[in-house]
Amino acid sequence: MSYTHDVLEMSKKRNPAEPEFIQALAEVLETLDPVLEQHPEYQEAQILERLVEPERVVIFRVPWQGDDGTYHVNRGFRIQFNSALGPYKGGLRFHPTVNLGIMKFLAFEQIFKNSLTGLQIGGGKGGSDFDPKGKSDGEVMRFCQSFMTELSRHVGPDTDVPAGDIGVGGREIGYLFGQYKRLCNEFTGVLTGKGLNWGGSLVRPEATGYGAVYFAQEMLGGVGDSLDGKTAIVSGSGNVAQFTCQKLLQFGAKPVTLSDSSGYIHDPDGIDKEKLAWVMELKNIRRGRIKEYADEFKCEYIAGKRPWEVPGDAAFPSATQNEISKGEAETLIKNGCKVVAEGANMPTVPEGVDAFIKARVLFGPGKAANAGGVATSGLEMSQNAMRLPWSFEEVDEKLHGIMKGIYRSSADAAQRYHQAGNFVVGANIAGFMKVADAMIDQGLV
Ligand code: NDP
Ligand code: 2IT
Repeated sequence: MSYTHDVLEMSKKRNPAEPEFIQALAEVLETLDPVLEQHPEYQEAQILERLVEPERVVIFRVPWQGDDGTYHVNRGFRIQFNSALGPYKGGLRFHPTVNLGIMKFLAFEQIFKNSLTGLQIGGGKGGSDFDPKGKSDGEVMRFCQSFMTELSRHVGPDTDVPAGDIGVGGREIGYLFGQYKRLCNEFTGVLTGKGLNWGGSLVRPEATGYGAVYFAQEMLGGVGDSLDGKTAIVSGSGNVAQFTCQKLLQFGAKPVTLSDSSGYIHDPDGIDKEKLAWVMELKNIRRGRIKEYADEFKCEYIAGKRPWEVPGDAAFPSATQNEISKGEAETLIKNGCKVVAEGANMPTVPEGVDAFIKARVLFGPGKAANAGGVATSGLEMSQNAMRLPWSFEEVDEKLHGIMKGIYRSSADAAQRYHQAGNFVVGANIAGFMKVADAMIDQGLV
């Protein structure tokens, strides 16, 4: 049996109730055999055993009070998984499904994603099973203040720098930052995704969606094609989905779907600039449901389903993990989908990924395709450290360059290990080697 197999089996025994974490581990470990054969020094240093164990896990109580005076208790998490390349970096997710296994899968993915960006950032993730849906601004603020009251002991601009993820956007980052500042008496870049007039970076809100589209454009460019004129199927309707649509429109593509956890809309005429502005107001200000789009623009709303049954040339899963099943991947392939760029983290089940690769669909895995968000967070950290902001054009150009770099290093690594065109293998290998080498350099820690 191989080294990767042994470590995966050990991890399954050690983490019996964490299926998403095991899924993320398997997806990485299964691609590393050729590297480990060529580099026995990794096994000698027990790199995999060390890599699959977080450096630190913090779990804490988050008590808060509702508007009606009732008391509530949620669970808070911060996984500080790997600091070989820099301070822990990764988002915070507020969603009722959050649990230890989901936090660990996200933090594990983040190690390789952050490595691929070429920036000095380690891997982390955090969040809570708090559900911001239906809560007032005051309730969200009190929750965030309570959450940060504990988290503040564990983070810092050179230690661990959280950001947003599902359920955590500009509003939540603001409340979290305010509380950190009050507790620690320092105005530092402890969080990214901050407001523009208090240390945030231009392009950070746009970055994940823009980056996913840049990555898709690079994959298509590699085979002499482009997004121009393509019909795109997009899931989700939050931060990543919105800016994916915006960049798709700029590249001449036509997004025709958006979704939320209740269902999806299909607008065959395309979600144009004006309709997208309406969606942003609906989701970011009014915090309504995507069904209202169908009422407003007179198109189809399909309740309780995901958009993958709609024919299209390109797919941008931008909602959550495991949102493309094997059957849905097969439907996309049958309908002629040529390119998939994962804006979400691990949105495709392993059998779906296999189906895409087998059908030679250009498949950009999350840790490569959605790295634009954290990369721009890294750029926000640089600007905070310099206390000097860059222009929109400067940040966007850097983001574009980083996405091209991730495409290149993933494509090269895949080619080097005789799997040309397989960006899953390429991204895992390229991301892994930098972390493994840094761990060896830094001794047994
Ligand atoms: P948002 O909270 O802004 O939006 C999330 C969207 O996904 C909403 O439309 C939401 O619908 C939908 N969604 C969430 N959970 C589920 C679910 N269980 N089933 C169906 N739909 C669901 O989050 P983001 O746009 O920031 O994040 C989307 C994805 O992108 C996540 O996987 C995240 O990890 C990933 N990502 C985000 C980055 C960022 O910078 N924000 C960076 C890299 C990756 P509803 O409102 O009904 O819950
Ligand atoms: O999954 C992710 O990469 C994020 N949610 C963004 C993390 C960050 O630190 O910007």
